[in-house]
Amino acid sequence: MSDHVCPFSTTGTGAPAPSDRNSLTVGPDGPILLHDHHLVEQMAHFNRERIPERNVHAKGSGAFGTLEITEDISRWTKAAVLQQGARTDALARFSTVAGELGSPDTWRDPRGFALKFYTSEGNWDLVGNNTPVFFVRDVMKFQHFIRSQKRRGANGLRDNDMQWDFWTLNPESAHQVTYLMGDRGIPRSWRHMNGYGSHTYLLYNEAGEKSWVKFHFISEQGVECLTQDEANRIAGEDSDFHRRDLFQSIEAGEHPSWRFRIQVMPYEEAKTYRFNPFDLTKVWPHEDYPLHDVGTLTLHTNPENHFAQIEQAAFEPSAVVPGIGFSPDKMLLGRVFSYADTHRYRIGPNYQQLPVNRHRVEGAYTYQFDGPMAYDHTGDRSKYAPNSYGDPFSDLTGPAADGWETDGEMVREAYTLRAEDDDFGQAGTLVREVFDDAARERFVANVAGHLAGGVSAEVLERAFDYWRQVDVEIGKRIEEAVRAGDHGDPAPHPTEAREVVPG
Ligand code: HDE
Repeated sequence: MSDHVCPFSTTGTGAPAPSDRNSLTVGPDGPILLHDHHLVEQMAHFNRERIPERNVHAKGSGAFGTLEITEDISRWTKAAVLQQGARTDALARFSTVAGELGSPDTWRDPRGFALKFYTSEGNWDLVGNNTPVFFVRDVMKFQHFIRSQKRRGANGLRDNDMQWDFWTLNPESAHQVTYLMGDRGIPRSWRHMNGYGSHTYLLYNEAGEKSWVKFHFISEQGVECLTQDEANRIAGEDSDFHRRDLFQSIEAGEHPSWRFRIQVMPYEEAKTYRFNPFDLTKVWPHEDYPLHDVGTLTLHTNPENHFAQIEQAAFEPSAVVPGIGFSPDKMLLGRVFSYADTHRYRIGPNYQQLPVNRHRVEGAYTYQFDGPMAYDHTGDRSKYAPNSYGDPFSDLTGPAADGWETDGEMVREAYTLRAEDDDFGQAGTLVREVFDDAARERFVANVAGHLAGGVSAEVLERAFDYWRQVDVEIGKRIEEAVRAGDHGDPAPHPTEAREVVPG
């Protein structure tokens, strides 16, 4: 940003602006003249100041910071950003999922925990959530899932019946829905929540040896949550509650930090592990794969401009660097396509040239040219490769360093079931072993309150069965609470349910 401030405002082409108060007319009372191009330019630009909001995670904000690696994990990865002593600039963006741009920060929802690391080998984006799992296992279901969380076709209202219809017809959602309806469904602030890469990723070291990994960011502020009643009240008082908290905390010099930790599974163990380690609806029990400390993420700098640096920030799971790779997780592989695609639509094909998105690799040469709003160019250098003029050409051949073995006929099927692959087991563990009595009490009230918000009788019966499969006792308590009308206020947005067509 330049420090020089013009004493007068200018037109978009830099000439002194005639007036920011009066349009050009024939006499003070006469008609406005078409050649008042300053007025026309002001109105025309105003009409084009919004870009499409993110179709999920629209409401959010973030800050810049530093990732510092304090431990030696070179036995697992050669990524420069993960070497002991490395300090890397970072951007974090936190968000809700289903709400639109103006929706309250404190709605019950998973929270986006998107990280961009501007590493010496290219950007590494770890685009996670504040929960270690997700609602579905196959990307084909994602679009259906999100639409069930959004708005009905006729009245444009959100609808609890749609949500529970989807969840109970897709029982693999139970683990994430348990998280969502528990305390962590509404963080007290973005500073008081953990972040997870959620997926299983691949690490490989200098020798090409591979391991599977899960990434964890553990809040050093602790995990604190809002109750449904607190959240409802705050939603009415300050829809930007979390955004304000982060901005003001950093402004006051309170820099939030997270311990960066990983779980590592030896490459071969994935083939025989008791459940599918690439199934995004499951966590790896810490007793099987303990957490290893790696470093610390600290956020210390607020954005200078929200639109330029947060609204136009483009996080993409496809942005990985040597030493970090993907895995057979169908959800991750779907996301590797989807994010860059959505950025090309929402921001434009040259979104990676924007300062907030551009990598920090000197001399990078991408063989991507021109296109709308192109800012970078390569002068008269080669536009093709290979070439005879010394411009770069990549030609790796043989096994991909970040690949894995695979074979079989082309099918459309769910994952092959292993001994402990199921839909409700880990949700039951969460309810019985992680929630304490008070948390279970709040959980039952949250679920019952949401179910009481306009869910049709048929879907309701399916929901009672869904929760009994998670845990018989909790299912009983939820059903009793709904039937007795014994729950907090029904969650907002109760609408009349549609006529269910028998299956
Ligand atoms: Fe996203 N997701 N997602 N998601 N997601 C988007 O990209 C998508 C999923 C997450 O602060 C979109 O820029 C697919 C899991 C975050 O800018 C979109 C699937 C996780 C953010 C998209 C998933 C996430 C997004 C919409 C199923 C946690 C906000 C706007 C395979 C591990 C990033 C955009 C930011 C945003 C696609 C599921 C987290 C549409 C296809 C699982 C934090 O591309």
